[in-house]
Amino acid sequence: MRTYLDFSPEVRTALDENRPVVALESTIISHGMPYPANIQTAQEVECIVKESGAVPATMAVIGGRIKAGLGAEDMKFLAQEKHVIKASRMDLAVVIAGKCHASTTVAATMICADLAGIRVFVTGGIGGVHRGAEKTFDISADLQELSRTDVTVVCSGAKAILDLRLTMEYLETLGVPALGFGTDELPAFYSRHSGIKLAYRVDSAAEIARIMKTKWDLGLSGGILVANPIPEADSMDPAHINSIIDKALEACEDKSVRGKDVTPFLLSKVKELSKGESLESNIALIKNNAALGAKIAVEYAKLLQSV
Ligand code: PSU
Ligand code: MN
Repeated sequence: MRTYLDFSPEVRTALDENRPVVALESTIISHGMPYPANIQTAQEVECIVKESGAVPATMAVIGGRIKAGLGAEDMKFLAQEKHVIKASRMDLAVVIAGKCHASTTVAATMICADLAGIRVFVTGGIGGVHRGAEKTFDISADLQELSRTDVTVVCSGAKAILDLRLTMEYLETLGVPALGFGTDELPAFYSRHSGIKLAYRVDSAAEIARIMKTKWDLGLSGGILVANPIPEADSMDPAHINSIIDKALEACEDKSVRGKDVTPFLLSKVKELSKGESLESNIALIKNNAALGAKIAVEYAKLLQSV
């Protein structure tokens, strides 16, 4: 793997010493948030992971090399450059062979984390089944990835721009455990409630670590989804955000946006229509997820050391 993968010194040492490491994605930097909120958030998220006892590893492809742990210059580049490729599973080999620069989606970050030996990954929201998928077939590659790659993904549910009910059905079919952290319900990203009941609720990081170890000990390959609701103080009014999402979806249809451009288009439209409120929520929830992800990584490292 060294042929393709570079570790930052901090990540390399932590992995060698079996200390907790948390992977972070980079599409949220290049395509999910505007500059400079994107780089500020990415740096703050890394700080929170450190304060919570783990080493952050933001993942991306720079000049065809997979980076586990991004340097300050590379992060700045991803945050400011307009033409970074958004890489999911289908793109990875092409961008690496072509020596390109690319940010990694949830799916691609899971693949890179797995190659690096990192088992916990923090993001804002996963991709999922889009509304109207029965016509467009637009289903994020993130879901298939969760069914095949051994990484725990900590998020605040799937973005409310998606069809959350179909997303959960799809994950159930694929056999992906979805665990509500301190909740019985799937959070709706910008708000805490979706009305969709989850099969499992967990209330501690240690419990999640035990589920991870048991799943992979049993040879049940694939990921685990941890759904952590946005803090009450930062959540948006569901009726308000839903009416904005409906307008953003109409704009997407009118402009015939397709394929991998759909998610970035909707996120930026929602931000514009909410006058920035959705961005504030997005930042708050990812920070909250970073603290939980680090705690899970700490507990998982402890479990592995105790055997
Ligand atoms: N969550 C966010 N902002 C984002 C994304 C998720 O809060 O920008 C990105 C993730 O990288 C996710 C991707 O994997 O959107 C999904 O894209 P698609 O629907 O094209 O698979
Ligand atoms: Mn898609």
